[in-house]
Amino acid sequence: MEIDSQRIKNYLSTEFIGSEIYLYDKVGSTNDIAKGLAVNGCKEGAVVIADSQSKGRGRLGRKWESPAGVGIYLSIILKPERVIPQLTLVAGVSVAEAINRIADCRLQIADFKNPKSEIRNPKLVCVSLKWPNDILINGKKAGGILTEAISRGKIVIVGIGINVNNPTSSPLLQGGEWGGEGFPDELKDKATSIMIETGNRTDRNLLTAELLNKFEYWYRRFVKGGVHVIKIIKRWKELSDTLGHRKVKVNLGDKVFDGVALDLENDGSLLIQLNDGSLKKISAGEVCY
Ligand code: BT5
Repeated sequence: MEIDSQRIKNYLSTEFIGSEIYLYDKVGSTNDIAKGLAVNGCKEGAVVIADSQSKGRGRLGRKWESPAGVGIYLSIILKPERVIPQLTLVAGVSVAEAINRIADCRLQIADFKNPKSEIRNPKLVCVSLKWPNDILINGKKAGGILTEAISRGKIVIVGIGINVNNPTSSPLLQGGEWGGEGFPDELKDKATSIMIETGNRTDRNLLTAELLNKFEYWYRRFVKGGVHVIKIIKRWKELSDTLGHRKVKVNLGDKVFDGVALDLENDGSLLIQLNDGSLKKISAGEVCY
């Protein structure tokens, strides 16, 4: 089914996230469109959604594969009063909870409107979060978050990509170039989609709406600070794939640290015990395991 802003709105129960939806067939990057809208005065909570991206990107300029008709690529415009480094974690929790609730379950609309009805799909074995910005299903990457701040942190764009109905493989175009809805060869072992893991298609409109519902729920609590921040950190830990004394390698620029992931701090950084026994707090970087 096509992405349709009216259908998304029908499922929304938010007050400001998604109050304006800018829907595009194809863009370079939704984060760039969102930045343009934000500096031109568009409201907090406006959301840019595209069916495909030609220049979808991850962190450090890496590419985000964004084929048409199968994924969710969206950017939320926020104007927080203070810089909130943990926004990527807020988004991660929201994505994981939305996938858990919506993916492949034959949820009736009446159930959907009842926030207490958590119908988990038994086939969707495990949605989890990898620090700092990956969404994993059954241990493979099914989504990612790219949070970017502009105007000295007054505007924050939270970009979210989710592989929803991508099939396992797609034909190579003439010349050997990848050209379909599946994953290019170099990603086949580490990327997945909701459909690959469940065997069924998910309605992208419903999942988008639920993601925005969850995001508003957590974001509102988060900006209040204090105990609310601790709650989201706790929720992230429950959904985490990274913690639990897992052996990790952390790449920080040209340095690599080996150790075990001990904990997530309240400021969103990762606490690692290095092999020599010392503790290291990491606020940004790349974790491999
Ligand atoms: C991310 O970066 O995971 C953040 C991705 C954010 C994408 C959204 S889509 C809407 C918004 N507009 C944008 O332009 N971006 C955001 P990072 O942690 O750097 O991971 C990037 C790496 O993930 C790549 O180098 C690949 O190895 C892998 N990758 C690329 N496309 C993928 C895909 N569709 N599914 C799984 N892995 C992918």
